Amino acid sequence: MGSGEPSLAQPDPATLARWREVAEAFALPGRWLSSRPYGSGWINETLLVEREHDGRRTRWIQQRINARVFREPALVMEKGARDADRRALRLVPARDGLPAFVDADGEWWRTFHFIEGASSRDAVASAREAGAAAEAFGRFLAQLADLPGPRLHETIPHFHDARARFEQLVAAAKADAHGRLADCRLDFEFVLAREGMVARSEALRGRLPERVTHNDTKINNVLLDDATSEGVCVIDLDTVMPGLSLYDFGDLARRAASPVAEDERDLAKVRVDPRLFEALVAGYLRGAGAALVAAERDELVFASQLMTLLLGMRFMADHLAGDRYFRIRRPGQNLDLARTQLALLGDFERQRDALEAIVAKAAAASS
Ligand code: ADP
Ligand code: GN1
Ligand code: MG
Repeated sequence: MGSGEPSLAQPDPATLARWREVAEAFALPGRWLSSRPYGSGWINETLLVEREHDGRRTRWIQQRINARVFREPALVMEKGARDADRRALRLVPARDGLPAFVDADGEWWRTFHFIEGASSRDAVASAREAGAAAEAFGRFLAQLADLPGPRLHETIPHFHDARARFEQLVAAAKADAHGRLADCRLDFEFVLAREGMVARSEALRGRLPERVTHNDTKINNVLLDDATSEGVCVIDLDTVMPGLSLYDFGDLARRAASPVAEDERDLAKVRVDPRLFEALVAGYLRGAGAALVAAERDELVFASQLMTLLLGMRFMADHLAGDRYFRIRRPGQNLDLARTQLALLGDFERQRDALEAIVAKAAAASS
């Protein structure tokens, strides 16, 4: 199922009334028809809203910003409004003219124009798709390389700080608040053995240029054209903030260098596909063009390993802490997600030399 397909579950009348109230709070034309859950993100609540206007059905995307994750929703909205045009996601203001609507419970909602004729995928289906997504994220980096104005706010401080994530996991293991550590001790030790990667990431932070990065470059955060598979629009801009290009390429490779589900339980299937990785590197270099310097290109394989480790640590820490952060859909899902990441990291390590050769070849071809 594509990540954009709506869920069929019927909400209770109170929820439906709330969704309708939210839909009516925005300056949308015509008559409200329906609102229903949409997408498969782990953080925000996304709704697809349908309305009728001049005899036509129109579609809109509404989102409730998860205030436990984004402690200052106003910062998220400020960022979205300022860069709305160049990033192509277009906000619809609330009826009072403000960019967001705050409901009676203090929850923040926003509305986007629905981008038609394009969709997102939860897993990559072909090298062509991988290349198109990578090119879109690379272009995004290049376009923001000369963003005027002050340094962007950090919507989530230390978001991709591997040291902080490592410490967060160690603290969760130490507390072991739900008695879950015994079940994942081997996984935890696998991470502990990789503290050297954390140190290496700290050293890189001083050597590489700070950029404006997307920071959540999962394959389902880019809309691909339904007819041509070309990248149409990068979405999910909440975490756009200062960062390293390595975060964006690494997180992209984490999700798109392997065609399986993010929480695949058959770990034998969790492999880096060199053809997908090659398409990702080529696409990213094509999109980013001259914006990417050689020192950044040289770290693309390490970046992939680092972000895979980082997500493995985050999912495991959340599992140990009792599933408080990610909106998981079934018990044990955080642990499955963690294990898939660690299995993928193992394969990134096994194939390292071949992947480095792919990067060297693509870099030579692009310069
Ligand atoms: P989350 O933070 O929950 O991941 P996203 O912003 O990624 O939320 O949106 C969830 C899904 O909704 C996306 O994967 C995409 O399929 C769809 N979507 C989001 N914004 C739009 C839009 N403007 N037009 C069309 N589809 C969209
Ligand atoms: C979350 O919202 P969503 O599902 O696009 C998370 C990302 C993780 C991702 C893992 C704000 O992204 O950092 O990489 O899950 N977003 C936040 O799938 O924590
Ligand atoms: Mg998303």
